Amino acid sequence: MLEHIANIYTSTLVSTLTGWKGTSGSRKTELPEQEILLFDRELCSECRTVRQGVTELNLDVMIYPCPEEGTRFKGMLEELSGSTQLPFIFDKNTGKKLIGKEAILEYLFSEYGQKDVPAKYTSQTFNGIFEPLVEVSIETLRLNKGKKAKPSKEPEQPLTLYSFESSPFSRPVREKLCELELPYKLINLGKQQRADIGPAGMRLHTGPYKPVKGSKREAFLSKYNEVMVPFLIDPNTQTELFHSKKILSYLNREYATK
Ligand SMILES: N[C@@H](CCC(=O)N[C@@H](CS)C(=O)NCC(=O)O)C(=O)O
Repeated sequence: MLEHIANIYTSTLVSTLTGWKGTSGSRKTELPEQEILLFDRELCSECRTVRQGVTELNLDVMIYPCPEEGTRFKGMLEELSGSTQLPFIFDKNTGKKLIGKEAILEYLFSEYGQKDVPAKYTSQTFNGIFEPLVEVSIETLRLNKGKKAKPSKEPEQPLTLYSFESSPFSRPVREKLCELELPYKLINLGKQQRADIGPAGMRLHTGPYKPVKGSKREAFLSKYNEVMVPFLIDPNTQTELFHSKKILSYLNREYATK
């Protein structure tokens, strides 16, 4: 129990260190028809910046985790991109293939946000001076979780995770999915209005919680009676789970082989 509290506490510190970027999501409701594939590593600064942008644009992506020493998606990555550099995206809607956070964010904000990349993702002062320091602090706080591959069983079908990038409870789950090289559909439920702010059950509003009309949050609420992330769906075992601690135990039990 204490270990899990420390896990969430340090994850909250990481969200603070990264300025809570990747918390809010646009109110745009229509989603692209086809998948956007993102090859990434949870504990990687460039990949994190891309995921922050993806949350802000309210997009969903199919994640192929490529931790250090991981082999499961290396061949697929090399075949699609001609390189093993991360992050890499392949947008099936447009056929676009891009490597690196600058190119990816420029493309995603222009294609799906019809705007330039917000300054918070391109700040030279932050990138040049503070980013390396912040990254070392994050790696230390998170004890390098989400960086290196661990032995695991390969699932037949990808999993689904509801999350948003800065969510302190969701980060440990994404780290675990990455270490175990489990592919998953990442559905972002970023905060779209004031009423969405606050932990589940303690939102900063009075009266019944009403998500933005037509949003993914509204669809989630009508299906599950509450909006809370992380939420994991594993079609391989017909499992649906709330709560970070339960999800971590489930993933360890079901997929870790050492
Ligand atoms: N006990 C839950 C707590 C989850 C939780 O409070 N998650 C926050 C995000 S970090 C949430 O869902 N907030 C409500 C919202 O985003 O609408 C767990 O361990 O997963």
